[in-house]
Amino acid sequence: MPRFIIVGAAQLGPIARSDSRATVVARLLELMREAHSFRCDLVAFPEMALTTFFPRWDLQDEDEIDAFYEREMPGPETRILFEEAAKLGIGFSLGYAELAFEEGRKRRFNTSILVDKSGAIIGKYRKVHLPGHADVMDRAGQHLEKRFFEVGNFGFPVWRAFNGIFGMCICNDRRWPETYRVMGLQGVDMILLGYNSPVGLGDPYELDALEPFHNHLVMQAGAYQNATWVVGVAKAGMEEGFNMIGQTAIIAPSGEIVAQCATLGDELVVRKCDLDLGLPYRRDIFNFAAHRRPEHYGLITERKGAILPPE
Ligand code: CDT
Repeated sequence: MPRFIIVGAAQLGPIARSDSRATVVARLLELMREAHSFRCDLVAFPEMALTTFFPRWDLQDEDEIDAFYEREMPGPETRILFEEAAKLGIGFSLGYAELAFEEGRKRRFNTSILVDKSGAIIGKYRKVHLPGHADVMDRAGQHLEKRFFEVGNFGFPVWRAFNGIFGMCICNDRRWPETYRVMGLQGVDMILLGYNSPVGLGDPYELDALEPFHNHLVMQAGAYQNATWVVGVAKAGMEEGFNMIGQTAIIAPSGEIVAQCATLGDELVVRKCDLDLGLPYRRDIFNFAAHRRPEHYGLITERKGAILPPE
């Protein structure tokens, strides 16, 4: 039986620090309703879709920091998203900053959830690859994710949902082949992936100039090498003085981009996806059981970092 899903990638334009949750949730609802009007089964939102990308600031005050996190999901301001999803019969994925109380302490994670058509949370992922640094650096822009989040503790799980196998990852995760491969080994059909990727933080100009290329390069390679759909959804545009790339894209298991946003604002792109499109790859060129040879790859777990040339 054919396995089709209509998926919407709901890019967000900038979110200001002063924007209330209610304002942002209203934008999400509008995109969700638009996705429903295109008969989407599922709509994917970006990383940290409820607030501005606050790890750009050297925040010190605990209450001020906490205000960017969700203590419960759904919470008072987000419940309406779940209710609307259930009413319309549409699933969604949503990234947000999570404040958890676990192991007797306060913990902070960069999180994404998968919600089914009845408005029930069926999956939660916590970002593993946290880029940037914990301390302020002498550069034009900061990226303090290592201060504001712990490394995710769920691995890269997949879930049976929407007639297929679904996984999630978040932003910087997309640059690491392991992310896709761990889910690929579990037979993932579609990976939902939100990102906030700023340029102009003080990297060499060449890196900034190549950022749009690298963005699509990693997602297209991850899709192709693991015979999976990848839905990459940006928070885009000029946010609090920082330029965030857009390029929200739906990528087929062939590695081809089959839908892409054209703006840096709130924008939905939709695609009907055949979840079996990866099968010819899985049966032949990327038949893992037949061709992967991890036992011959050497002791890759022994050394954590790359060997760098002397300073
Ligand atoms: N949000 C996120 O992970 N962004 C990173 C930017 C890193 S710049 C220090 C990314 O990989 O896009």
